[in-house]
Amino acid sequence: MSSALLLHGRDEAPQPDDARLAAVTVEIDDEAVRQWLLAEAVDLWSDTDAGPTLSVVLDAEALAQLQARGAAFELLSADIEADAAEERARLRGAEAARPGSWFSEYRDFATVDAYLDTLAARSELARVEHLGVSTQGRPIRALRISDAPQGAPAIVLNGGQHAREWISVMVATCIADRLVTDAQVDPAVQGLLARNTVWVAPVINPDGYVYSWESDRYWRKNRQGKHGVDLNRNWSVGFGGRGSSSNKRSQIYRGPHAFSEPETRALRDLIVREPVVAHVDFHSFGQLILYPWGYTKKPAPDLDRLASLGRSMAAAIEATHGEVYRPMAAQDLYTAGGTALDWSYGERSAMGYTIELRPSGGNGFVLPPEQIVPTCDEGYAAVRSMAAQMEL
Ligand code: 0X9
Ligand code: ZN
Repeated sequence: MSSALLLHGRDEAPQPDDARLAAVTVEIDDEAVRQWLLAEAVDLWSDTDAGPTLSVVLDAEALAQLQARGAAFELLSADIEADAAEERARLRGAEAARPGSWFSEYRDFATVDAYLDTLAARSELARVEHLGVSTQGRPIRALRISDAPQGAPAIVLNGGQHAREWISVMVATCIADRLVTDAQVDPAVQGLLARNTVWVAPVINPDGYVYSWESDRYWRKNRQGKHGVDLNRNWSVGFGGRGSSSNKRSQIYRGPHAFSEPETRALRDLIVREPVVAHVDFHSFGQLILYPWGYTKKPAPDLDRLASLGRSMAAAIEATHGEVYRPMAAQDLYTAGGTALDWSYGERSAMGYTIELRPSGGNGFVLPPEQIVPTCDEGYAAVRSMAAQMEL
């Protein structure tokens, strides 16, 4: 955390026509600063308002006031709309240029969804299954990869509960690709798939993902009503608790009741129907490996096991590109009721994880496309190490 970043020549008072929105992570050493930030913030990028730091989006005037207060903060982005515009321009160009590798660029919903069919066509072990239909009628689909007998233990991997976390969609899809490819050549993967079924659902929130591509890059929730629901507050374990909101306009609006949303029901029904032993829900950002509980400060009954698997995942990740992902109980980050990892663990006794992918800070949700493959290396290493430690 550094407060010495140069802020684009904003030493002088901001001009009224400065419409830029900046993203900052602020160290909260004074509750008055927290309250002030929450009142001023245009958007909350941290998923709680109660943690030791707050990541928020501020307009130019609020940013200048933050500087004037002398608060310690890190500038994630000086202009989040410029980041999104740069990304949009690049994506338009990339589409025309058709880059060599599918994973060299971010892919929109239709392209990701069609890629599941491509993977299924590539392997006898893979087939596409329909999990449900989104609020606006889009399909929620998963790739089922297995060489195991009926009723074998299942591992569920998903991305895209949160619309703006594009890297989670790409990493989930990429892990499916790796499993299909490595099933031909890698004995460890062959063994894993001979004993288990792996389900990969890259886009749990298709409407939000499409909206993030087409209208608002920083959209988080689904597209229920005008407001949307935070799907990762809509699960039933700890539903309604701290770290979720009953205010429709909030980024962490939990919905009217648990599983009010077709997207969470689709993933829940899969996890109920299958003998799921492990569930990894990919998100971004922060480079964290989170395990239960998230809704309460109580230790999970299997805390030692959850923590030791978390450490092994972190070590496997670090061995790929040297990046550090911190394993911790989700509650130690902040308390949040109604999340997927608590539900998979609490209701299905599965080892439930949320992996917050790259970046650790940087410019947040807009991650350079060159980092898709290395981030996939990390996600794949984590899943493989979890499976190995669990002797799956
Ligand atoms: O808040 C979330 O839903 C997740 N973070 S994100 O930035 N991707 O939105 C993490 C949830 C983990 N659970 C708890 N911290 N309790
Ligand atoms: Zn998320």
